[in-house]
Amino acid sequence: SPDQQLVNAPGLTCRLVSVLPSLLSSDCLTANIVKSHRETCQYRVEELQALRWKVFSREEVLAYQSKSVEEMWQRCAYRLTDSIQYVVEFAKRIDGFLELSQNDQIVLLKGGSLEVVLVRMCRSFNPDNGTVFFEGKFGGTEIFKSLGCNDLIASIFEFSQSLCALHLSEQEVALFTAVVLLNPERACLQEKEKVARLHSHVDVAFKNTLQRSHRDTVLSKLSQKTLQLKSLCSLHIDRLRLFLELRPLLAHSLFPPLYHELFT
Ligand code: MHQ
Repeated sequence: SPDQQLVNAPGLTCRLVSVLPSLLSSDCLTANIVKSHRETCQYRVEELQALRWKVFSREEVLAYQSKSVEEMWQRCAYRLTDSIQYVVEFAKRIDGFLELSQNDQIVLLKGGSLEVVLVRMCRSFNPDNGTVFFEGKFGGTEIFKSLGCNDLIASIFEFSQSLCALHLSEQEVALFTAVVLLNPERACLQEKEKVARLHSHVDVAFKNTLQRSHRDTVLSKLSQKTLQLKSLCSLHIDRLRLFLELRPLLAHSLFPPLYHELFT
């Protein structure tokens, strides 16, 4: 029997036993995270790719451009909040996340949910013509013109374009978004060590997966992306502040409660 053979080869058994536990637990975590991603990714990637021919017409683009600043901010805030709710569900399904204190769960989601949405956005992005799937069809940066933050929109689109160039698999998107979410450097964590342990487990799982598919090179490119994510999120907060300062009375009625809770 195979067991008998292992016992008969003590050197081999020793080597196997020393590598088996880490391989098994990291594979298990990878499977859990990939499944969690698949169950909470809003649209399947094949579905999105099949819809790429649906592009907003000239008239539809003009209709977006003639909306008021307030209406366009409200629409985007609702779309964003919708996506964030799926990210919250993703987080809850990651092994170990619900074992963190409620404070730390909230800190991680406050700091990371927009970052995860922006990474996931590359799945809804068509790099061939620079369009994104928004409210049922594909459109370019021009549909967001009336938001009045062209610099932010341009940066978000450039980020998607550059992430698409890495040709991440669904497994890689799943693991990368989990690494982004479980960032132990977020301010105000109560049990930083506990988050750091969870983060390093996911990090090991990600690295093992990349190594096995000979994709080690994407790792250094993704650490660059982490920095860009941080600056995109602070740009979003800056633009939001500016928007709210000009409309102090309107602000509360305009945005969904979760958007308020996360960003204002
Ligand atoms: C979709 C793909 C998608 C498309 C566009 C105005 C405001 C509240 C914030 C994405 C600044 C703008 C939006 C483009 C910014 C945060 C907006 C602009 C899922 C949703 C998603 C990713 C939108 C999310 C919100 C974005 C990034 O499949």
